[in-house]
Amino acid sequence: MEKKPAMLLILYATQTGNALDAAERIGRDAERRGCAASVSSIDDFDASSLPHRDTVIFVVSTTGQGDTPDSMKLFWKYLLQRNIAKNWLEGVHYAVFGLGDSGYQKYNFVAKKLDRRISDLGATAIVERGLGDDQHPSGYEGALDPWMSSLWIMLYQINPKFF
Ligand code: FMN
Repeated sequence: MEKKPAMLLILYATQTGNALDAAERIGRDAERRGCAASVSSIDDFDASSLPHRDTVIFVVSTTGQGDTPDSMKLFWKYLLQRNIAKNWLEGVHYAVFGLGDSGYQKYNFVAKKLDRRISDLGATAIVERGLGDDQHPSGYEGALDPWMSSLWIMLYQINPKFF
């Protein structure tokens, strides 16, 4: 069986830069804790290699009227293919942090639908998805900080070799 790299992969999809900032913060926090991490835009990642990853953190914003950022369109199309096996992502651990604004009707729609799809394909969530909200007095960071704390605690339990 192919060996999975013991490195945290952080994939972001952004329209105006916030998800990139959030992904970089998660990456820096991981490294500070001794966990090797790489941060990439989702359109630089080959979706077909997803099952070969050990742990993937998705940081995705919602734009338009509940739409994916442009950089996520191909990735999302790939995940929606009907002929993907139900257990395609078995053995992959993942977490989703969304950036959105609860003033919109389709609040954090992209993070919610990505979480559902990845889980339906057999991957295991490390923590419940986090939802950043522009309406929070501290912006998305109001949810990011507590979410990251839970992420590290759970990740350590699942896979101490990361740290
Ligand atoms: N947030 C939502 O939750 N749902 C939406 O449908 C939504 N549409 C947006 C449309 C526009 C044109 C803009 C500017 C923002 C929208 N937002 C929506 C809020 C963004 O998701 C939020 O500002 C986020 O931090 C942007 O992250 P990004 O810079 O990584 O793209």
